[in-house]
Amino acid sequence: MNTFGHLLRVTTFGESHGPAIGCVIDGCPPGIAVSPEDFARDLGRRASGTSRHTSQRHEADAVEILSGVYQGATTGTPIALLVRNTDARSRDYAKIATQFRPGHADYTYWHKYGTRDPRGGGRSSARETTMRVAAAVIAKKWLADRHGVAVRGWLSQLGERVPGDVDHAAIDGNPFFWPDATQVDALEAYMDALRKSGDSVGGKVTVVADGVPPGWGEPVYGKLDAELAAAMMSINAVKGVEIGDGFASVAQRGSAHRDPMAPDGFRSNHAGGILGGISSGQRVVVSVAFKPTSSLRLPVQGVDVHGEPVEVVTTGRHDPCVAIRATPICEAMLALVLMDQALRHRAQCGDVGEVSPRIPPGAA
Ligand code: EPS
Repeated sequence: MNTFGHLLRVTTFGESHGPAIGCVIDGCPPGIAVSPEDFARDLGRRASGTSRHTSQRHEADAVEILSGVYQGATTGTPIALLVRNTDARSRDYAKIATQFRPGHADYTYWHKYGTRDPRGGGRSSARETTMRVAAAVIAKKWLADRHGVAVRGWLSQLGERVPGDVDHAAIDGNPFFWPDATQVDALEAYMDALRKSGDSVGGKVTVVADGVPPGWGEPVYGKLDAELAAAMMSINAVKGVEIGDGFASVAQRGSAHRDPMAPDGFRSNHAGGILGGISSGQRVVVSVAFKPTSSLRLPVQGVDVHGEPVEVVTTGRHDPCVAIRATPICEAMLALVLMDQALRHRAQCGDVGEVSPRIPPGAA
């Protein structure tokens, strides 16, 4: 499937080295102000080639709005967005066109479809995430305007390194989305050494949403946390998703994990803002683990499409840590899931408190 969402449905299409990539956003409410310039900031934050620590492919990532927007605002009809590919260098892939990169989707695409577009990883390329970020520009706007919800994120681990502090003011001031300015020089040196070695490393991104009211999320099936996990897992190279304390909850006692409540709010947030699959009104907290990327110039034992042994060496322009530019992608998936859940909540429960009681008869 290339579509996700229920009331807000996003379909993406395109390959890394095809003529263009794009998306169709269906179910978006009318009246949201949108112009082509609105996409520049987040697409620029996600883009490759903006520092020496990412792939040096330079794409313009100019968004063309093909439908669904009239006189600067959404109309309620499908919104189609297109981004033309302008810097694909397909010759880099000639040597490995009949080989599988160990650790890459090359192998599984081949076995699933019996064919694949090897140029730039085709559909399995991180290039596809451009359109999620573009779609989420509209979702972020709607969430902010209608509900005062703010979505943001940062790189919360790079290899074995973790931030000493989470200072939101520091995040946009370095190429890593790192929240501790005092560590950025050391990270630059770390990444320079890694790049020279030819190897790659994993990373973790944390994204949060502030201002989410209680009530978003479907119980049992379609839980907010389940849909967030599925959305994050659909990002290239993701191997794990945590909500709130996540896997650290395993070693906790219930007395420590529960979040005490007072008339003016919760006293902690181990739950990550979700209880029973429904937002609690606290900050929604999601952390996402990215594996080290597999396109390495370091030789590795592999096989070709005939099953013959080969030594695989991947040249070209690759990311030594894909998590470095994944913060806007995780923000995008969080925003798109939240908007979809907000619309679903409005559809079923929009009048709760008006026509149905919050406190059952006899309980007050
Ligand atoms: C990618 C490999 C590189 C990256 C690309 C993701 O592309 P190429 O091999 O074609 O130079 O630059 O990322 C993007 C183009 C992008 O816009 O994010 C991969 O193998 O996933």
